[in-house]
Amino acid sequence: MQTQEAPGNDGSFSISDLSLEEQELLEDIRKRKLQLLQEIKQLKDEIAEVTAEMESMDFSEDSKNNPKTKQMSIGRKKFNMDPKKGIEYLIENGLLQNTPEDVAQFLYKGEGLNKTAIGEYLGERNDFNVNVLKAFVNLHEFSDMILVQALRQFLWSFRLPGEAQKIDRMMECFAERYCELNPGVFQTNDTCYVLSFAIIMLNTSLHNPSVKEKPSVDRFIMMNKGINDGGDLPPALLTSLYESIKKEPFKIPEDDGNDLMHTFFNPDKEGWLWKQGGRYKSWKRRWFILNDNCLYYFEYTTDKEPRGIIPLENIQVLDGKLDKNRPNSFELVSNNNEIIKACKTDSEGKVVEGKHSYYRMSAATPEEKEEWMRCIKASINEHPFYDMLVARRKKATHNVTK
Ligand code: 4IP
Repeated sequence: MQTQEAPGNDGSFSISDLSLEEQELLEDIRKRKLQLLQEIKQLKDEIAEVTAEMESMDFSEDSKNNPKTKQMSIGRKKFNMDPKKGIEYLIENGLLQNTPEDVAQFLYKGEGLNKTAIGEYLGERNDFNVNVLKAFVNLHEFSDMILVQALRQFLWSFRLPGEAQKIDRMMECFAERYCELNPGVFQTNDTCYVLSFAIIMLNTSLHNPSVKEKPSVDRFIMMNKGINDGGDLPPALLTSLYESIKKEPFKIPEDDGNDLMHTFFNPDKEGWLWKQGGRYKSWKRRWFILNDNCLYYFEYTTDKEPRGIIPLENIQVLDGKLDKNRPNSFELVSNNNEIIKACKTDSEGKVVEGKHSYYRMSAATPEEKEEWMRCIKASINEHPFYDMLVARRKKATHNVTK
């Protein structure tokens, strides 16, 4: 047996003090230790990865549980159900400042908001909402945009409500903002307002399949005669507006499936009718166009100037008396038994007032007659907004009608 030398007095020993067997054993232990250290490092790395993952999970849970985020989401839902209550809730919970500017920003961003609800809120009449509407419109940037582009942007940011007064206020704000950012394009804000509606109606005429006769660019130019404070707008401008709408219809938010532009605006109608004279009761075949709450009649379809214009104000449509010579007839009569307000071109080409106490018209078929009566009635009764539009049109063309 091998004798072992005693360790030094301090208790230390060197490898050489160990037997060969002991040295091998020590080497094994070292290796094992290194291996364990490596394994521990590996485990530590895995734990760090899992912890990070868990932390990130905690974070998203946290944000879900964050009371402000939760309240914002509740506020949006409330707004979509009842816009006024939604805004009140968000203000009460400090998520919106009680200023028209802050509320307008929120609506303009529109995140998670229903566009009908935005329209409803912007259309309210009280001072605060009216100021929100102004601030909202002021967030739109219309500089150097042609009117169609500005309208596209505006009408996409919310859904125009159905009530006349609301539409009027909104379009007035729009026209004001557009004219402010594009000085010199229109003589007055009313011109911009009236033309905006002419464009919206053109959109319906060109893209609604129920409108069979599509208006030409010349017709569109003619319909907008005199609206620039009595003067005409440059044909090049009207042509570019027409082309833009023809190429690309308006995109209107349709979140309740009820397309305002198609239901609110009457389909225009065009066609041949026979018309009886005022003082002399001769019958003339005339090309009639129903547009913008007015009936226009022309001698030829290609005429640029109408022979006469009948604004559909204070008028009723009645079934015509049975007349063997003039079947399918109907009449426009004044509500107050007065001469119907209208203008016409006389034999010398001068614009004069009409002399009709009633207009009698006759269509080619009973169906045509029904259709004309329906469209004219719709134009008269469908929406009080027409009265406003007609009034504004009068303002915009005042030099012509004076
Ligand atoms: C004319 O009869 C035409 O019928 C006119 O129609 C009509 O004007 C005249 O009415 C009527 O007298 P004659 O052509 O036989 O003279 P149009 O202008 O379509 O040619 P209206 O007012 O219907 O346009 P009075 O009211 O102007 O007499």
